Amino acid sequence: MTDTDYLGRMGTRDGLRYIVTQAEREHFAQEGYVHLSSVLTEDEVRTLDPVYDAFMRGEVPVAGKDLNDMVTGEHGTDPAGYAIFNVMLPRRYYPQWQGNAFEQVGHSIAEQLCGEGMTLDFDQLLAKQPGREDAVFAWHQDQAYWISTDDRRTATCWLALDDTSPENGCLQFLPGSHREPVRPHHPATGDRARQHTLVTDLRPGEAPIPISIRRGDITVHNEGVLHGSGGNRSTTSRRRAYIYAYRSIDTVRQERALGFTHSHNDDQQVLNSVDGLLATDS
Ligand SMILES: O=C(O)CCC(=O)C(=O)O
Repeated sequence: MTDTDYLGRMGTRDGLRYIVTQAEREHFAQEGYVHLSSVLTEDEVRTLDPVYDAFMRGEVPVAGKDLNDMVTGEHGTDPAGYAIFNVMLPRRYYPQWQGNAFEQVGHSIAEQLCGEGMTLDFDQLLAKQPGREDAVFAWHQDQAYWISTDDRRTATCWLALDDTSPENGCLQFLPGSHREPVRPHHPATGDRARQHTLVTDLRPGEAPIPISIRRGDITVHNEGVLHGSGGNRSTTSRRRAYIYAYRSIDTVRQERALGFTHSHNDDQQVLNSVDGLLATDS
């Protein structure tokens, strides 16, 4: 099967359940990611727009580093100037989003791709304004950010609120890279207390594949696939994504027992201890 054989179909929904096909399940298992079309209806996406934009204008109160620029680590300033606008745990700060259609449909997808016993771990917003060529999301594997557990099953559902393409900074995946051990990562700026991003290097000849998707589509990726995204070269189009990460109930329980919630305000010692656990993994 080529990378695109399974694409192009209209998604099928049964209420708040999205029906994942066998081909899509196989693609996720083999390549570490999958593109699912028309997961949310236009009406459902439209209900997210005004709240998302209120977050982007800084009108929804968000604590400390949970509203930040993922490129520089800046926070507490006017988010209009951020290269990659990031809000961690938006449903904590806007509780009316809890249980929304995306959250429920995403859970159904996570259990079809990964099996039963999946739960929401965290959500986040990641947006790039037009003309921000510096809005580059560094190559990484999500597992490098997280604790190591026996059951790492992960389905990270990345919903596009704008059509995305290489021009405005869509996601790019290195197919099958989840089948290797997690690679060594290093802090992008050397100081994780100031800037959260971890980065790993591509090997010679490796070329991640850009995945263009439409508003209302999602990509789902696992914890091991190497991915990142380029800057936004479009002069007109924003690139707004809303992300729900589902992991196994046991893993989330272990994270919370450590005090790890995916907030960038988590105790620095906890964040360091999570990194410490990761070091044995790389
Ligand atoms: O939105 C992006 O460009 C990166 C998102 C990402 O790395 C993730 O959701 O794991």
